[in-house]
Amino acid sequence: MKQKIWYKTCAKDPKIQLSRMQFLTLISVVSAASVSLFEHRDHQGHSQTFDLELDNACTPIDRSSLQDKASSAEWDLPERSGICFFEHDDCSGDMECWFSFQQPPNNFKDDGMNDEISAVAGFTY
Ligand SMILES: [Ca+2]
Repeated sequence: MKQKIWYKTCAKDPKIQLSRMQFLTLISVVSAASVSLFEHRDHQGHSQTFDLELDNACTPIDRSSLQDKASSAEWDLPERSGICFFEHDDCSGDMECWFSFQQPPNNFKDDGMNDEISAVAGFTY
């Protein structure tokens, strides 16, 4: 609430337009997540960490990295958000989703997606 009032006041002053831009940047940072994929179960082996916008956009996993090779994952997600993993790099095929309040998977084999994941998408709710 306090932030909203600050924003309204600042938006009227052209000198503070930059602050408005910074404010919008802050919003986009808040709706992003950091995701790590691991080659082996229990977060072992090679890993790949990337930032993910929580905007439902399909994000393919790099072919030269852990596409079709990930066996576990962990992440830093804001509250009321989640992440989905897909079998194919266009976000088709098998799909498994987790909410931010759930434990990240330490073995994709349990989810029937071991060495299969080719894309991810983040969401908020
Ligand atoms: Ca795949």
